[in-house]
Amino acid sequence: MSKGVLLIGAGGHARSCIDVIESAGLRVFGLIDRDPTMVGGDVLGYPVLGSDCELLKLAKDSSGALITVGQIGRPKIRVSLYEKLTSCGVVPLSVSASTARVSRHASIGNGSIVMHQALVNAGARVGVNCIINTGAIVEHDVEIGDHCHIAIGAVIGGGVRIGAGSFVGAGAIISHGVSIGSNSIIGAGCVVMSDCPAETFMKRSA
Ligand code: JB2
Repeated sequence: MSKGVLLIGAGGHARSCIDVIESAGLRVFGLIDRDPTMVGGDVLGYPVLGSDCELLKLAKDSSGALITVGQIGRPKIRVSLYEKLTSCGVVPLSVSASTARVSRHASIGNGSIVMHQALVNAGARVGVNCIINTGAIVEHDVEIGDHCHIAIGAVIGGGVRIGAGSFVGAGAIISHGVSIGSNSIIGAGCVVMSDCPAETFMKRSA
């Protein structure tokens, strides 16, 4: 029997990921967190096995690893964990929830997770180490670069391009065909109707 997936990061996003992983019929091996006070405890019944100094050993002991530190804004922590794993030959898993709809004509990169009720339609390409969060819609022929987070309920219209390292907040709408440059932050609820350069920061006023 498979030993299960090692989760890296044991906070709120990890709890959502556990539900997705269980729904996909995979086992959870345990978690690691940089906070040493969490080690020895558990998250939803799964043990926190160690901190980052044990990351590579535990990743190699498990049957796969997934970065479960979330990303609100910049992906710096997730990128550095991803590089740490891959530089030692550990390729993070990609996982899709049982309730997600991922077209067989779409591709999802290593270490990316498609969460409950999300849709990734035909021709879409999602890079590595991305979060397609609960209820997000990624329409046909969308390209999402590496290390992006498409937050809950965001709508990405057909043919949109989103550059690597970007964040699209909850409920944002990116109109079809728009290109958003790398390392951009599109805040919750924004509506984007035209192209944006790299490092765009957009926030909806209250
Ligand atoms: O470098 C790290 C590291 N940095 C933070 N290595 C490891 N192994 N763990 C790390 N962490 C841990 O991630 C923190 O110690 C903490 O336990 C956890 C982050 O938990 P938190 O609940 O603060 O946030 P999150 O990243 O799980 O979730 C955020 O992003 C999600 C997408 C939240 O805002 C959620 O509400 C959101 N859905």
